[in-house]
Amino acid sequence: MVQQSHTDTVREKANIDFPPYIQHQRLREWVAEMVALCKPDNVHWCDGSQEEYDDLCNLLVENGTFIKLNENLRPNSFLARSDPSDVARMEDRTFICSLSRTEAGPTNNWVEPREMHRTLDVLFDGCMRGRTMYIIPFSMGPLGSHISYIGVELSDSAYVAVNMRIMTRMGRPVYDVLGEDGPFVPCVHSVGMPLAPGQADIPWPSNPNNRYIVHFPEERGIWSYGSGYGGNALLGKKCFALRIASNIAHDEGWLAEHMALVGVEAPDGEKTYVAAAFPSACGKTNFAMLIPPAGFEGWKVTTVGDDIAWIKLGEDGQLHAINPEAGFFGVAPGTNFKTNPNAMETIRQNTIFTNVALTPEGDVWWEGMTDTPPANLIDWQGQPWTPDSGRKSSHPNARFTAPASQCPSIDPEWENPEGVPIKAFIFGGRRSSVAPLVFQAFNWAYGVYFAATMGSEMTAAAAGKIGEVRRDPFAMLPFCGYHMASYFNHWLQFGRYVPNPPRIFLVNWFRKDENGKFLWPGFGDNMRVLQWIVSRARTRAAGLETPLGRTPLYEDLNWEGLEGYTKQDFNRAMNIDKELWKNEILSHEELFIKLYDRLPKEMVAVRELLLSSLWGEPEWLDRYE
Ligand code: TSX
Ligand code: MN
Repeated sequence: MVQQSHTDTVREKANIDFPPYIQHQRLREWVAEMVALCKPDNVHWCDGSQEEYDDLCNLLVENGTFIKLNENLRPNSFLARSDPSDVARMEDRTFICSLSRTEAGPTNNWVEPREMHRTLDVLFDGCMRGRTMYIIPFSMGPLGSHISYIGVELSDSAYVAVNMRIMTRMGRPVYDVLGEDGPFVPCVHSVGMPLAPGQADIPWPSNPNNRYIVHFPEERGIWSYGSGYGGNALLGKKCFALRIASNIAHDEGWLAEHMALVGVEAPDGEKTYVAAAFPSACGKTNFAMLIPPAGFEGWKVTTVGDDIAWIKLGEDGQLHAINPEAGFFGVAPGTNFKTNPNAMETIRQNTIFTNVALTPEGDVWWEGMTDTPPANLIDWQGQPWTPDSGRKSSHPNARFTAPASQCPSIDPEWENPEGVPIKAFIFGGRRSSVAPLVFQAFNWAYGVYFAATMGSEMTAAAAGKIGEVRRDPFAMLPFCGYHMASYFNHWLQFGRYVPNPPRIFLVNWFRKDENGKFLWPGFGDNMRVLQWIVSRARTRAAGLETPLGRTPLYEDLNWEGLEGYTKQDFNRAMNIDKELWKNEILSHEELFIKLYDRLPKEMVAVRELLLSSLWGEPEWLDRYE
């Protein structure tokens, strides 16, 4: 018997009352098919209004999913506690179902698309029984921008609907942009827990035994089953804006990147935008909201985005970037008024907290929010907690969902449909040794090499051995929706058509001395490095030529306001050890062998040049002593 594929199956269609403003035939047919498949009890067309948001939040409070926080302490804000098994993205359950296995590449899980569709058709059959299907139209990027893209998520989770309203431009106006036949990415999501007639719901429905986050790159479709958390369920973010968009960007000749977008304003008003890629647990949101330290009077850092950038070559020959998101889905633990005052201000109101602790006053708390923990809390699992209980009160991956518009450092141009002009790319991992504080790659190909071989050391929170270096090319390892080596080649190819491409910089805020002490103060003091980056990107300011690239000498940075940090401290943070670097380059081989079948020849050529320049006794060796 011949198995039929998803696309040539004549699907059943439900009879639905469509709102009159939906004139898009393909959208109507797809919704009717999905309703027939998922069999929800109700269909709710989200309009994105404040009333709808408030109604859904009230419903979530009634269901026990949300706890309303104290209106005086945290206005219009809620706490959700997830199922203990549903607390993070699941990379081992994430699939890129391209037509060929080669196209997905060795760093993605792959299943043949028709086979995956058969699996999903069984899973989704009746999966929304007893529930409401929310139809969530959203724009990634400002409504109507030529860089923006539209998606429609069907989800049986009201938690998803309210989070999507914060994280994207969600609601009625999206249908106006879509018109009668505009393109959209269909996204189907279910928590995977249908309710039998009369069966009571639970606060966080999910399906621990059967989770799938599935992408069909050629169809530009997304299906997610069994999880209600974060990137698994808010399908506009990692699934669409990175995994599917990276495919679209590859085909159309632009970049969909895991990058923060930051504006740097000099005292004379000159504004420079940079895009920065850091793997998880490197403080990307903190960097995006950096406040310049003493000694930088008149300097300002503004936030365009903290997680994702879509970047296109403009008619003017410059790169223009937008933040496709409208909110921040940030890690709460570690966030406080010292590490990130702008984030703390952003989440004062209209915020959804997930998996943090609840105070007796009805406010939230998490590890690192204040120096001394409250005496009594309810932890993220709903249990009483005291400082000596030996557990964490919040899950390490606990989150806040907050509107970007509430951020004090939000850039005036953050919703400009033309985007902002990018002058520099910054890449940075977490390395306790080897990688210097900062250097500028000699050219685009060198920059691509260092971004491709970027590594981050495991911290206690992450899976894997502590201290082990995990390669995370371009901070895109979990988010590139096709072969990672083709992605390197796309970057090389893209750079060739930019008349004056942005300069590429590598940073490492996390280098330690032999006693385990950080060699760089980090946080606001990163402004000292950022200023050098901006000046080099604009005017070719001073720098020393090392085998890795151009570096600042102590005299090249502004040290005003940083007491007790010596030239010797800086030189230790900058030191390039020839022998350690030979081993480092040797270890890049492991990644290159993994990606061998499509690895661009430039990668091998740059590695050879690097090795050759690590030989001998040239001048740069003793400039950081
Ligand atoms: O976010 C961080 N940034 C970027 C800020 C703009 N973190 C936190 C990382 C976890 C998410 C950092 N941690 C940074 C950093 O630059 N640097 C460090 C390491 C560090 C930690 C504590 C100190 C210094 C450096 N404290 C003192 O020196 C007192
Ligand atoms: Mn991210």
